[in-house]
Parts: sequence; structure tokens; C-alpha cells
Amino acid sequence: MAAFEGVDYYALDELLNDEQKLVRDTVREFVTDQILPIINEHQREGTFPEEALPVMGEMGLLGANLEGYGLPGLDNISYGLILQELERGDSGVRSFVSVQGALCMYSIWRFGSEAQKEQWLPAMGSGDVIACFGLTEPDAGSDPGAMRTRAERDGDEWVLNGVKYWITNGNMAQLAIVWAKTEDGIRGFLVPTDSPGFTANKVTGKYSLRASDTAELVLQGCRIPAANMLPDAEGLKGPLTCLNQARYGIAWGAVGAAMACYDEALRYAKNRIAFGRPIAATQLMQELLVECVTEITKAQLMCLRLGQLKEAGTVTPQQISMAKRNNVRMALNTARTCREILGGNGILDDYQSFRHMVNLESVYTYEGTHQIHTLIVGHDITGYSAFGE
Ligand code: TGC
Ligand code: FAD
Repeated sequence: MAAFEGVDYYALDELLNDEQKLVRDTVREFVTDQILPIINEHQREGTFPEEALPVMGEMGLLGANLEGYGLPGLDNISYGLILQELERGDSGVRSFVSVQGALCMYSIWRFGSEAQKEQWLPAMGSGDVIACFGLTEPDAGSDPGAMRTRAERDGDEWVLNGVKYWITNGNMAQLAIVWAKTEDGIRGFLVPTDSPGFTANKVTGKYSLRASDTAELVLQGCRIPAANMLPDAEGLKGPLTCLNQARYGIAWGAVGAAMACYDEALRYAKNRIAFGRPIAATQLMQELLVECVTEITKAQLMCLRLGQLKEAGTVTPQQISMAKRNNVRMALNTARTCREILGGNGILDDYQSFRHMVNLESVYTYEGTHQIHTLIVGHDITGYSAFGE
């Protein structure tokens, strides 16, 4: 099969500079050569492709838009293109990079002390230390302010008690960033996973994001040094600020998943003969394909503009919510449509659309569900909050 060339109906490549195109093409090649050949095996086994990790570290894909501490400091459009290409491979691989870079490294980079930054950021950038981000709990997902995990000061230590659930990278991680309630409100804690009282358990039975490590974190009298609190994150605003980084990347990543499905369905439709001619020559299949390419193009435009606003430092969380909401729904719809174009073959793992489709069900739900992003934008445009009471 011919190599993947991307989807660029509006000549958007002309809006990218040479460095951005080089970054995009390098990651595209990495995904073609090193992720796609192994992804089905991991999908079947329910394992994260750890063999790709050292390469991702060497390539500078972890925390790629952060500066200092040996990190690449790329612009935000290059960063978005990296996530687009990774999710063209698999949402689980993009998830790993989002959690490591946008949630965990960013938490320390933005809210950590100088000593914390020096201790952790270079090792996280190279992939030598893997981290996870524990915000959600079994009974507090969309409403993280309802969390029950508590941290209490005991002399020179913090003692943490509680359960975090659905935590990406949680079993692989050497470091957990745990958000917990204290006497002074919600604070973030750096919890080495070999701390006494810390356990991670694998979440099993997933249909979706099978090539991603998902865990329950149990903190039972878990003791960490007092110096392990992030000094500059106070209240729910701390973790939510990190979520803005990750949601930005997901808006780009979803486009990559949709591009993979569309590319596959278009090639298939041109080659699949029914009633004596390619199904691509039928009006009904053309309608489906045109809908896909149009929606992908609109999402690409949204990403580029969002990237410009982020580069300018003026982007709002609500603008990011709009792009996460739109692009993930677009990708899920595109994956379903492409699966349909593949007919019966669409349910086989010889093809990618079904895997992307089931993965995107998780992406639709995590980092703020579709409904939560509707309410965030709804609040912004009307001035009325429709959350809760
Ligand atoms: P609310 O009263 O609206 O806000 C509390 C404080 O936070 C501030 N804030 C933000 N700050 C920065 N960025 C944002 N996006 C912010 N949204 C709100 C807000 O200004 C306020 O500040 P202050 O100073 O007044 O205290 O909060 P609420 O309790 O009403 O709840 C609403 C909210 C925002 C929590 C809800 O809309 C929401 O976003 N829920 C979704 C939770 C979520 O996204 N969880 C994700 C967990 S991590 C994950 O899923 C990783 S998946 C793996 C991968 O990424 O690949
Ligand atoms: P709930 O909050 O219980 O929502 C259930 C339904 O109710 C949803 O459809 C929701 O949209 C709707 N709903 C809720 N409130 C309202 C409302 N006010 N109005 C209208 N509808 C509403 N979390 C982490 O902290 N770290 C991670 O690394 C992480 N990784 C994840 C990986 C995977 C594979 C998955 C599936 C989840 C992950 N999460 C992670 C958790 C994720 O962020 C939550 O699942 C998500 O925020 C939704 O929370 P919930 O599952 O508790 O659903």
C-alpha cells in the first residue's frame, strides 16, 4: 500500500514553516515504521508499546513545547502536529505523550519549585521517568471538586489517603502527581510510586484504548516528604490549568485519528468493486467521503488558528474546549463512517478504523466529556453556568 501522505484539501501545508513540516514528517515516519507494525499486537494483548518509549524520548516528543531543563521548547503548532501524527498511529500512544508532557511535566514546569524542576523534568523528557496524573476518583470525574482524597501534614511529611481511578500510565509510572484536599484547599503532590502506602492496580476489561496503561491508584497512609508539594498550585485551578495543555493537544490528536481512517477508507473505496465498479464511483459512498474530508478540513483550520492564539498567549480555556469538543466528535463520526465504507472488512484488525473508533470513545469522555465542554462554552457565551445547583 502507498505511504500515508496526510489529508490537506485546503493546502494548509503552505501555512506551516519548514521546521513545523520537518517535525510533522519525522513523527509521521516514526509512526509508520515503529508504531503501526506493532500496534495490533498491543491492542490484542492490552499492553502499552513500551518498546517505542526510548525512541520517543530521544526524538524529544515528551514535553516538546516546554522550554529549559533540556527540553525542546518547540512552538505550539509543531507540538500540535506531533500529537496529530502520534494519534494517526493510536490514541493510546498520543495519550501517553499527553499525560507525560501536558499533564505531568507541565504541572512541575508551571507549578513546581526550582529543585523539583531540576530533579524531575530532564528525566521525564528523556522517558527515563514515567509519570501519571491522578485527578479523577471513582465518584468524582466531571466534578473533580468532589474529590475525597485528603493530604494531612504530619511533621516533615504529608500523609495521603484516597483512591484515584482511570489513571493513564499509572502502573508504569515511577512518579504520580496526585491532587488532594488539604486544610487549605486542593493541592498537588509529587508521589514517587515506591512510597510506603502507594499501590497501583491495573484497570482490566477495556474495549477502548487497549494499548494504553490504565490504573487505579490506592493511597493508604501514603507518606511523602513535605517538600513534595507543588508550591505554586492552589485550588482546582491548578489541575485545570494543566488540562488546558492536554485538551489543546487532544484537539490536534483527534484530527490525526480521523486522517488515518479517511485515508484508509478512500483507498479502499477506490479499489473495492461492487456491481462491476469501484464503490468510490457511487454517489452514496462519495457523500460519506466528502463529509469526512470536509469535517477534517474544518477541524484542521480550527487547530491552526487555536495554535496561533496559543502562540500569541491569548488563547482562552473556552476556545480550547470548543476545539476538543468539535474535533473529537468529528473524529469519532469519521471513524464510524469509514468503518461503514469498509463493509465487513471494517470489523477486522487488518484495518484501522474500528480501533480508532473504539479508542475515540475514551477520548470523547476523558479530559472533560463532550457534555462538560458544551457547558463550558455555553457558560462563556451566555454568562449562565449550567453546572450543578
Ligand atoms: P469552577 O468553579 O468553574 O472552577 C474552579 C476554579 O478553576 C478555574 N478554572 C480554570 N482555570 C484554568 N483553566 C481552566 N480550564 C479552568 N476552568 C476553571 C476557575 O476560574 C476557578 O478558579 P478560582 O480562582 O475562582 O477558584 O469549577 P467547578 O467545580 O464548577 O467545575 C467545573 C469544571 C471546570 C471542573 C468542569 O468544567 C470540568 O472541566 N470537568 C472535567 C474534569 C476533567 O476534565 N478531568 C480530566 C481528568 S485528566 C484526564 O482525563 C486525562 S486523560 C488522558 C489523556 O489526556 O490522554
Ligand atoms: P461522570 O462525571 O460520572 O459523567 C457521566 C455522564 O454524565 C457523562 O456523559 C457526563 O458528560 C454526564 N454529566 C456529568 N455532569 C453533567 C452535567 N452537569 N450536565 C450534563 N451531563 C453531565 N483521569 C485522570 O485524572 N487521569 C487520567 O490519566 C485519566 N485517564 C483516563 C483514561 C481513560 C481511558 C478514561 C476512560 C478516563 C480517564 N480519566 C483520567 C478520567 C476521565 O477524565 C473521566 O472519565 C471523565 O472526566 C468523566 O468522568 P466520569 O467517568 O466519572 O463520568
